[in-house]
Amino acid sequence: MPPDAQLLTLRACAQRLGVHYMTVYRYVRTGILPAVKEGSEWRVAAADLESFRSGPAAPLAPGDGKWSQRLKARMMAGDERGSWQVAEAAMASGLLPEKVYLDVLAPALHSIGDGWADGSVTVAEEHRASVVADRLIGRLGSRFATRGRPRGRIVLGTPPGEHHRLPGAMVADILRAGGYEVLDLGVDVPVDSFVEAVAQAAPVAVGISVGCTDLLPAVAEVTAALRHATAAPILVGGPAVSDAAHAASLGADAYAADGAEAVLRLGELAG
Ligand code: B12
Repeated sequence: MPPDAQLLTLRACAQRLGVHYMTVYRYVRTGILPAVKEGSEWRVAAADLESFRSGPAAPLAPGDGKWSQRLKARMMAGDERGSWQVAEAAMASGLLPEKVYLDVLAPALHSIGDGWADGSVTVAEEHRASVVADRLIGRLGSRFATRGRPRGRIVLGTPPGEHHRLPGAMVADILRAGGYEVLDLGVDVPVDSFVEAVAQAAPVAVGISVGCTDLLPAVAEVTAALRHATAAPILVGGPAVSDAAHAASLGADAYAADGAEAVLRLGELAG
């Protein structure tokens, strides 16, 4: 939103739209109408209200990219409740929880990352949005549970120095939905501890997530050390890894672009 934008209260918006205050509040909290917080009050840019008025929000189809834009706006506002409402509305439209991760939350985070890289998103805004994403994943997590005997255990973690936790958490949930039991070690895992956890867990596969290119040597260190502890295949993924050949150069057996592809790769590896 431009710094000199004319901002309206929700009551003023309700008056201009001829609807109840609570209706406007709902538009805001579900991401249909962009808004920012001033103190404890929501404010809407007059220009946003005008475009809303000229093209009232039609119900979104499950695959519509606008879900992601709506979620990004709520995350950028630090609005945990609103973010949850967008996710719920997306699921109510027919989107599976896995698709909420892959087609709504991940693109929103990627777009925030692009904004951080080009300077339009501040570090504080990125951190605040990341915390909202973290809470959202926590709430969505139970939707990925499956019944029955697991297809096997997978240990997931990041190399030492890596602090991107959200990608691994999403991959873990998608693997769970695929029938695997996942032991998620989280981020910044010391090599010795990674090896120890894998030796104890006897997994059918190990997954390593890496976001920072300067940590690729650390990934190679982890894969080399893991070879002494397990014969299980090692899967590497994350934005710092480009493809299967790149993953192989780091000592991994396979690469997957996301959790859904990881489930397919694991099925192939199991024969
Ligand atoms: C949120 C975020 C943060 C948060 C992390 C919060 C958290 N709790 O996770 C914070 C603020 C801490 C952070 C810090 C930093 N970040 Co950051 N961050 C991001 C951001 C915006 C989103 C990451 C995310 O969650 N993406 C959503 C997930 C779902 O997408 P994904 O990572 O691509 O993962 C998918 C696939 O890659 C795959 N996948 C991922 N892992 C695995 C693992 C396996 C086994 C498999 C099979 C698949 C798989 O599946 C996922 C699902 O689709 C990205 C932007 C981006 N483009 O992603 C930058 C980004 C990753 N960060 C970046 C940078 C540079 C940093 C910092 C160095 C910034 C700094 N100067 O301090 C630090 C590094 C900290 C560290 N040492 O790790 C760069 C990395 C560039 C690079 N390749 O080296 C990015 C790409 C931003 C950018 N555009 O430049 N960051």
